[in-house]
Amino acid sequence: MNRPIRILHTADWHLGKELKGKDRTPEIVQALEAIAELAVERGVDLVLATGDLLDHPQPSSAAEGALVDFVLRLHKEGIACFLIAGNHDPGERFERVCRPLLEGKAEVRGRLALADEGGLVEFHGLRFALVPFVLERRLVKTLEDKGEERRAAYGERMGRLLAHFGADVVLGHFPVAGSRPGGGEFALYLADTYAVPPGMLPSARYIALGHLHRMQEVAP
Ligand SMILES: [Mn+2]
Repeated sequence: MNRPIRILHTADWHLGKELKGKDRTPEIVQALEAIAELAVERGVDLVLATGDLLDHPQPSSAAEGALVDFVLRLHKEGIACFLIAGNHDPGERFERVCRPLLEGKAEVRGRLALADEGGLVEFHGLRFALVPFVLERRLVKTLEDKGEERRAAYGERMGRLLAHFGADVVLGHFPVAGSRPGGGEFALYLADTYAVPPGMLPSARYIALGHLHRMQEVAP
């Protein structure tokens, strides 16, 4: 490829989400069709989908089917796709079902894998770190630290984890400390406990995040 690669970054589709008992999947499918059309029109080479693509750990076949349809549509157009699991997604299902099913059509990661375990993917000479949502307890022992210490430990360990990939582009599903939430996120995961301070972000050319439903600058 003699030109720079073109990337489209999307996240937090929440396929299967209900609002006052009404399934919003058909609306979200329309939005995904618009995104796929945009990707084709703009000559996008790679789509990054950074978590909370499904709303529920036991997704409906309509919700999961819409995710698969989106990837197949892009594949037909020659557009690659990297997907990671967010806190709402069924991570194990992504890993055991979606990943083998979509092999050769998309890179799917539902479970944390280090650089030498398949967490680092190369695409047109660029290194992409595919980092699904990491539960706090995987990084910090709950009884070991308290409050402020635990918060600092999580940010520091997450920063080290992200940096070890040495990636050009990092895909992640976590908030950066000081960010403002949008609408509809799980309050449980919005406490700053899980946030990575801007100063701990790895030096990458682009960090593609999901989780907070609001576009904003989180660090210069
Ligand atoms: Mn999320």
